[in-house]
Amino acid sequence: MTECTKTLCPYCGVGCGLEVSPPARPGGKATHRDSQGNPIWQVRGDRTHPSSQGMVCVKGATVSESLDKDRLKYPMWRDSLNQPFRRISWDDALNRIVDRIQTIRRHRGPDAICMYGSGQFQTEDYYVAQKLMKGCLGTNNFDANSRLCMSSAVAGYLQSFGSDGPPCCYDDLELTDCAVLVGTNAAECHPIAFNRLRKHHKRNPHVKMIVVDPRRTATAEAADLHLAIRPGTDIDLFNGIAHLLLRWGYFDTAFIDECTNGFSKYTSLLPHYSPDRVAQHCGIGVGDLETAARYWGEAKRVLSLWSMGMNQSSEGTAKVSTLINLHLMTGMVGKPGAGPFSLTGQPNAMGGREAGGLSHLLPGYRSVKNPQHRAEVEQAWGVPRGQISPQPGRDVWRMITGLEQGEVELLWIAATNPAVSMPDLQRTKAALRQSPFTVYQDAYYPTETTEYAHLLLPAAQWGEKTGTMTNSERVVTLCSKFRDPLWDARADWAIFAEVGRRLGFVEQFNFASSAEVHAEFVRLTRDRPCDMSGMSHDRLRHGPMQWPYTQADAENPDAKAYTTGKRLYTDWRFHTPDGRAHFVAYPSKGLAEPPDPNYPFVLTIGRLYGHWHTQTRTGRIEKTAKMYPNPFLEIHPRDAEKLGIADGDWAEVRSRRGSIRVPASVTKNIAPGTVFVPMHWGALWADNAEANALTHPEACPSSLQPELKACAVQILKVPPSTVSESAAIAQVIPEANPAMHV
Ligand SMILES: Nc1nc2c(c(=O)[nH]1)N[C@H]1C(S)=C(S)[C@@H](COP(=O)(O)OP(=O)(O)OC[C@H]3O[C@@H](n4cnc5c(=O)[nH]c(N)nc54)[C@H](O)[C@@H]3O)O[C@H]1N2
Ligand SMILES: Nc1nc2c(c(=O)[nH]1)N[C@H]1C(S)=C(S)[C@@H](COP(=O)(O)OP(=O)(O)OC[C@H]3O[C@@H](n4cnc5c(=O)[nH]c(N)nc54)[C@H](O)[C@@H]3O)O[C@H]1N2
Ligand code: SF4
Ligand SMILES: [Mo]
Repeated sequence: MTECTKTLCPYCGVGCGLEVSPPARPGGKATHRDSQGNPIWQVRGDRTHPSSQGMVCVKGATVSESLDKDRLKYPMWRDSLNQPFRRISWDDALNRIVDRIQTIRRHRGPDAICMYGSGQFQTEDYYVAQKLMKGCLGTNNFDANSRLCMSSAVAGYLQSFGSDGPPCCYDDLELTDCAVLVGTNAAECHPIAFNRLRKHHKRNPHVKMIVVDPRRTATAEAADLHLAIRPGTDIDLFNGIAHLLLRWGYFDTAFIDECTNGFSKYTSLLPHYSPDRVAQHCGIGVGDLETAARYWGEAKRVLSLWSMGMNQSSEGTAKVSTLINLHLMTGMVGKPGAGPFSLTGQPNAMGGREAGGLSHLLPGYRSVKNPQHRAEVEQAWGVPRGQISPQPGRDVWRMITGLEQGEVELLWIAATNPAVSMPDLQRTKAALRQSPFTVYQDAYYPTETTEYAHLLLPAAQWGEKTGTMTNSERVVTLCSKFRDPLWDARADWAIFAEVGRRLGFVEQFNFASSAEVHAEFVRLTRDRPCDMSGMSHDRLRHGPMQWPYTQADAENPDAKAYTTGKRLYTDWRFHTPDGRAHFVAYPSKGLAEPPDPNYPFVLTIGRLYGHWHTQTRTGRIEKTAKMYPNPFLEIHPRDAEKLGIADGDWAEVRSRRGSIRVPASVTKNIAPGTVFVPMHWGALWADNAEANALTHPEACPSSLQPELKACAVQILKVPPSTVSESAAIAQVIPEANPAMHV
């Protein structure tokens, strides 16, 4: 291995470049060791990476400390969930999967088989999984945790622009006059992208920053205007801003006439959104609403940024398209510093979308519903015409209900921890318990999902396999392997390919390396909106590349091969049949489960700067674990007082589905009537603090993304005498399961 390997941070979708070097200097001793005595690889920001320019946040800087701890070492098997696991060979493990798949195909058909993957896959992993499930088995039952994350953004872009694909680039963060951040706590969740924006904002007094979030987050602290709207009122706000823009004449008639359609239907909706009504509904002042509209109207370039406060909603797609309407109305797209820009959650949720990694998609931003798309992919995969099903497969919630109904016979979970991250956990776990055969492919042991698996497969993780990831600005980085997989771990794509070969698809899965997988994948992007047919692992070794990047670009000697900073839609032609962007008119509906006298509070759930999701890594890193000794409930002093709750008192939070007990953090950073709990504490990391014990699975009808951001709860003070037995917080590294026999 070379001294220093360039790669990408495996956490968030900002996609910061990292340089990794071995723990020991030549001839020297390993400098740092983790708490289990393993030497720690050295990580620093890659100054040559265009997206991050050498910057990293605490998660990227500390990631290597978790790499060796509590790894799943070998394939493990048990016949039933109440037995202990025992070690088996890879050969045995793979044969068990193949036998079971063959039996199910014969008796029930391929639609009884499901795979649930992750935005933490590399693109090569995603691609091989699509080929296996959709191409060879003939079921579209592949879904990913992006369903819980980005699917509303995907559906919104598709509706408004005719295709998925964030049109902006990070340079826009430094070129905008007005940044509107909606439902995104970028200061904690996309810190390095946010730093670029914050610096620009500080240096240029004319630049405005608006933050729309029910909580006064670290992001909101930096804003000129914080609109602390009631959860679920974003569409009212956007339509209210549009109402004012129209009234004040802030719209771009030429752009609307020449590049869009649907404007008149849209404007016919706007009279309902008078400033008074909107302000009252959103719980903000009319003056603040007017300021927001004025900032937008007066700016030459408006950039909007959003993430889960928009997407995780029962009207997530409508929220996205309604925000895009404002851009269309003012011609704020396809030019520097302007456009709607979704901040991608996971490091490779973007690559997942490109590879077709949701149950309604195919590689190259194609749809399973489109006969031409299916034919193109079938031909490329060398499978018979008609092999790919025209029906969208099960989204992940329908995998859960399919288990309940006995319709799913094999569930293969990889690189995600659904026993923490899925809505309505009690129901999710009960369904997982009913699964006749669950394969769980992860890097760590245990995670909360381990308990629901029959077969555990040890996955090679970051640094142990080579593959590509695409960040929010469409920049693809080669993440090179810097060491061999630990123990018996294997790369996800290699596991899927081996199962494919053993099922008889020898030619389809005859890949000698992930570079070959990548080469086949990029051929399928040719002439598609996400064209990256000019990329290859070899070219990416010279540095990250941004799509679109065509074969012609690669062959053109004058092409600035490795330039980034490109935007989509600079010619104002969109991917719709008529080339125009669409105004989509949506009335607001609000929350699926609004508060009522029995459940008077809206609970919202989100993230903290130092933790990553279910803590599989960050809970095992001293620095990040110490930043947050325990989970908590944020509650406004006025509400706390009414309930007799003081700061630090234990509170019980109950929804119609479950309850948790956490200490209260009494703070004015949250609006009265709304409370907040972080998502990071699953059953391994604290007793009785799982946020998703409370949430419901109601989802957006277009994107099928569940409303993980809001549910109705009641709050009770826990009498101090009952606290010690019922709610001890275990902020310790979980013991390996004593039932595990290796
Ligand atoms: N530190 C850290 N960073 C991460 C992650 C992590 O686990 N930890 N995960 C990554 C992933 S996968 C994702 S998806 C992103 C998520 O990144 P974000 O979406 O920024 O994070 P969240 O905290 O989930 O939610 C953002 C905000 O939405 C607000 N919100 C709730 N309801 C509403 C509403 O109705 N309207 C509006 N406007 N806002 C609302 C919440 O108050 C919250 O502050 O972060 C990525 N980055
Ligand atoms: N209430 C509520 N619920 C939420 C959210 C919320 O905001 N509120 N957010 C949702 C969102 S946006 C997301 S993205 C999800 C995240 O939820 P999850 O995906 O469940 O969370 P992670 O902890 O990131 O789990 C990733 C797993 O992949 C493993 N892993 C890492 N690298 C590899 C690899 O290369 N191969 C394999 N096979 N495994 C690997 C890790 O060890 C870890 O166990 O949570 C969702 N759930
Ligand atoms: S901002 Fe995101 S990609 Fe960058 S170092 Fe932090 S977690 Fe990693
Ligand atoms: Mo996410």
